[in-house]
Amino acid sequence: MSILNILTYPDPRLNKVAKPVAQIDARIRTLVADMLETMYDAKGVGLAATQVDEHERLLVMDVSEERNEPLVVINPRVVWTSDDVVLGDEGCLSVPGFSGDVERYAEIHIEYENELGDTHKLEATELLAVCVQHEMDHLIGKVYVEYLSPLKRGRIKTKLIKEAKEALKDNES
Ligand code: GNR
Ligand code: NI
Repeated sequence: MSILNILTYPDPRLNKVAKPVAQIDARIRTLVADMLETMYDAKGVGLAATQVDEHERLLVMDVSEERNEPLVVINPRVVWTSDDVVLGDEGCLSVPGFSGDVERYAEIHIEYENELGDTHKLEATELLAVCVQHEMDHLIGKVYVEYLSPLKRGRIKTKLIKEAKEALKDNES
């Protein structure tokens, strides 16, 4: 197993649109295991393949307190969304050090395949509902900062670009 590099906003690769997983094979199962290890190591509640520069419709989540309830979601399809919406403060492993309010469906139902190719249905509420929507946005190339005001998004972008440049310099010397 390996810990994968997580892309940081505003990396343009975060805007790529993922393609469906064509076949759930050994390559996909290795990617799933590495994504789970990467998510737990980074202390995130979710991770989309896009964030590790793999552009296939695959995400992992674990919203449990004990961090022992991994969910593997391949080729998710939205089958129902609530009329109710909720506003919540979101963070993202690709936008380190920041958070912002985003409106999401309060409840969302999806169908998907797991790493064995079995079809499952998930009826998500609370943090899991928010997380599913956040991760599915990644798969269509969308980062939550796009929902923030241009002013706030601009400040985040400038700071993260500055930090990336400083990290490059530190690595040179
Ligand atoms: O770890 C994460 N926490 C989080 C908190 C509120 C709303 C969404 C999230 S997802 C995020 C991990 C991540 O970046 N997934 O793409
Ligand atoms: Ni994210």
